Amino acid sequence: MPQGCPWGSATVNNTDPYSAPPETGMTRFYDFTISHAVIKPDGVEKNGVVINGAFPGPTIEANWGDWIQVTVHNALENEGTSLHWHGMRQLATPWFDGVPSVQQCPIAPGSTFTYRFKADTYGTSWYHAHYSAQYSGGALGPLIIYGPKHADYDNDVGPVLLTDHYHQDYIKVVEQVMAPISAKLPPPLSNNNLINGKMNYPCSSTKNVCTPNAGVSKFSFQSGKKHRLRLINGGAEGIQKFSIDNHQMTVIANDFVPIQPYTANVITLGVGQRADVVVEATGKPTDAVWMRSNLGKAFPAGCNLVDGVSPEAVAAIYYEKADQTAIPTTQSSASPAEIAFCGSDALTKTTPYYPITPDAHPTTTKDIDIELKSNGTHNLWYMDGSTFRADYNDPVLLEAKLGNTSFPPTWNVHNFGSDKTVRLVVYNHFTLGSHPMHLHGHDVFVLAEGFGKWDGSVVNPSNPQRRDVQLLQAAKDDNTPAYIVIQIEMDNPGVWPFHCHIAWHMSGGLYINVLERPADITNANIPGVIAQTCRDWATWTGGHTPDQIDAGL
Ligand SMILES: [Cu+2]
Repeated sequence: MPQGCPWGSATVNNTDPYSAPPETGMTRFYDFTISHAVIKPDGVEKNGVVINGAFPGPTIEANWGDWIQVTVHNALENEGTSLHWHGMRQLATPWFDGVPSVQQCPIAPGSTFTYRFKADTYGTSWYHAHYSAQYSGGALGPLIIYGPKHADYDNDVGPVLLTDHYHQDYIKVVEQVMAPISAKLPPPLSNNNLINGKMNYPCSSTKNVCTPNAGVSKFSFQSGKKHRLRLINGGAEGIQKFSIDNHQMTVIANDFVPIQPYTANVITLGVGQRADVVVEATGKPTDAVWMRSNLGKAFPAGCNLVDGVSPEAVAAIYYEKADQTAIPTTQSSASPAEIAFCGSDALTKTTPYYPITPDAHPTTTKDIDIELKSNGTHNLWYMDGSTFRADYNDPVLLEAKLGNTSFPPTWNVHNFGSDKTVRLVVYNHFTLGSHPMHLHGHDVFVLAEGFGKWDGSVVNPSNPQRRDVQLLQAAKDDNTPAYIVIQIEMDNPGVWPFHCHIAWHMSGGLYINVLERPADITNANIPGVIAQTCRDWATWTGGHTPDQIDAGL
């Protein structure tokens, strides 16, 4: 895969990526079982959540225009689950986006659910569980969709999955996040950092059962050739800073959006973000070098909540004549200043390859403030004055299908009616951390970012950056918030989560639902299997009481 161009004559240049996708007539079938297992990706044993026994889960591959069909068996004893296909637009299948309380009920323990959706865009992404912070326990994997090329390269090296790593099981971490203020617990700190699920760890730093020298991931380069790497931040919290010793990278895509190539020394990825880079193997045939992904220093000197033992993941790159048993001895090409900067590359640098000019006069413009506030007992996240809490038993989409447009306040539903274009000015008032803001069902235009109050100016107004996760930096001080301005073409009727992708912030309610064109939802033919998830969930919860330890997503 791919063989030839099953998507026909479409190129990155000649085809609007948001028009109807091609039809290849092919379906890619996958069968996943989600279960608990003891895992030790860095040699340290912990209770994880695995797919088909493995962390990371299997890589899903398809061509642009294929259908992807994934049957999911929930073999967890006492938790619901679901899978979300990050960045897929789910055109005409908004019920298969995979978010409990939004488009379906959780898949009950012992139950099976089958997702089927079109590969309606192409590039690099990932899938992950969307029930509580379950994905941070390991229920995730790469999702690669092959499509037309706009940059030259020889070898597709495949996914390079970057995940911050915790030695406690995810429920323990969530319990720490959600502890009452009176418990005076610090925020959880990540313990390690992994590339494709591997890294070493100094066993003297843990009380868990630990095997030293677990090993790192290995990659192959051919001298003189160009290699495409598909970088994915599939972590829980940390901003990753990726670099390759003695090599420059050319960025060719951000998330699912091909861009005008530009060179970079360090790639910055917030949780959920991806970058496709092309690396020319300029070394000698005998070279062995490190690739690195660094979480840097802890706040406030750096960008993340790390314990400082092993924030830098490494993987070995061996050229064709290198001794593959040798450990590389190269030094990092990333400067301390590059590692310490908590924003993305400037919007002036990231220009979509297929240009689209957003509407300068959106139907609706709305300010949304993000704040961390006490509700009396707990510190929770508020968007537009309200903290989110999922109702697993009653998906918003099924209510919208019935014509219901009034919802409990804690569902945080923002009904944009039949609006054609929506502009959101999102302010972060929190001084101690950034938020990688993710919208489901869309790429968004990113019109501007900055500090203070947005002055209305737009970066590259004829063709601004588009992507599905944008980093919103920390506020400068109590009176100077950070902001991003995004714009959404309301061309995809459905209920779409808009949230921070930091698992612990989602646990604390940093989440809203965007209700898009509800009148069109009432006419949709939602498959009966969606309502069946709710009957199965009701049956299971009839005999078990799930402990909803956080906002639910
Ligand atoms: Cu956040």
